[in-house]
Parts: sequence; C-alpha cells; structure tokens
Amino acid sequence: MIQYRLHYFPESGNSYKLALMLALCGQGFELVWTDFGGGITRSAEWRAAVNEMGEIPVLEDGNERLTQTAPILLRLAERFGRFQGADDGERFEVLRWLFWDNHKLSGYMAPYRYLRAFTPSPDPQVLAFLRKRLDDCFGILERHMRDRTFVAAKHATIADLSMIGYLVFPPRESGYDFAKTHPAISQWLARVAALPEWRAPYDLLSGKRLHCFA
Ligand SMILES: N[C@@H](CCC(=O)N[C@@H](CS)C(=O)NCC(=O)O)C(=O)O
Repeated sequence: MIQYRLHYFPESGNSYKLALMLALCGQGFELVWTDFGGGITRSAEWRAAVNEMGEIPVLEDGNERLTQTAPILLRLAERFGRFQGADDGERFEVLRWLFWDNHKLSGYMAPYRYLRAFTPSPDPQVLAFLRKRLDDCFGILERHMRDRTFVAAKHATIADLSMIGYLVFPPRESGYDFAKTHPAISQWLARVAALPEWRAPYDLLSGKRLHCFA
C-alpha cells in the first residue's frame, strides 16, 4: 500500500519541500498532479474535497490528509528521527526559521516568482513591492549564513529544507542568481544539495509544466 500521496504541481516550491524531505528519508510517494494554473484550487468543489485552505501541497499520509508544510515537516522529522533539532535550543531555532520562511521568505518568493515567470503580464508595482521585501530577506539570510553551515543547527534540519524550497529553481524563473550576488546563501544551497539522495525540484516533481514567460 502507498503510504504517501503528494498533491502538487511541478513549479510549487512548497510541494518540493515535502517531496525532498520524503526523498531524503528514503520514502517513496505517489504524485497527484493538480491543475493549479487552470484554477482548480480556487473551486469550491476542490476546496470541499481536498483542502479547505485552497492550497497546494496536500500530503495524504495513509488515511489522513495533511496541509501546511511546516507541521508536516515536523511530523516527518519526528517519525524518521531525521533533520530535527538535537536539543531545546536547536528545536527553538528550527521553529523560528520555519515561521520566518512561511511568513517572509517562501511567503514572498512564491507569489513573486509565480507572477514574474508564470503569468503573461504581471503588475510592475506588485513585482517591485515583492522584490524590495525579498531583497531585504536575502540580506538578512546572507548575514545569518556567513558564519554558519546550516540555518538552525550544525547539521541540516527541516528549516533548511523548507527555506531552500523556492531558492533552487532556475534563476530565470526566480530572478535571483545567488552565485553572483549572495555567496553565503549560494554556498549553503550547495551544502544542502550535497546531502545524500538530494534531488532537484523538477527531477522530483515531474509532470505537465506551466508556460514560463520569463
Ligand atoms: N503555508 C503554506 C503555503 C502553501 C501555498 O501558498 N501554496 C501555494 C502553491 S505553492 C498556493 O496554493 N497558493 C494559492 C493561494 O495562495 O491562493 C504551506 O506551507 O503549505
């Protein structure tokens, strides 16, 4: 029996966070492609049947249907004893960066990249607002990573897996090329990508892609 079914679309960095965690923990999963670009997640039927919050990803864990990547990552980390904080201090740091990621980093990067790359005529003022917020976030992260190996502990945790979710897609889509602009972020991304069983987003999340306008 399949334990995990991931409702996703390939461009979804939030879906990638869960797919990557499962891959790193040696878990197979079934992919359920979702027509996000076609607006299915905004329909009342989809919200009633799949996720009342109208969001991707959704992870079916046996008979349970789970949403929100942060608590799902926490559950998987606990289940597999991997990518957790080792003590109270590290667990606090993991939560601190998970919240920051959901509110600020992925919270701004997801709509910025989606509008920028996957919609035909994004509003320049909206893009400029999001870009300014993101530039500030990346300044904060660059300073944090200058004297650290991973975000929340000496080893990789789910905070790293969550925070890289939108940062390892092609620069053409995100509009950020960290190797050129943010050396500490770039080296941290390379360290995460060196973890055994790491896979790039479009390798893990195959299936029909959105048109890229960027
Ligand atoms: N905090 C949520 C964010 C999920 C999210 O925003 N997903 C995007 C797609 S990657 C979405 O469904 N957006 C629809 C919307 O915001 O209306 C999580 O971690 O799962």
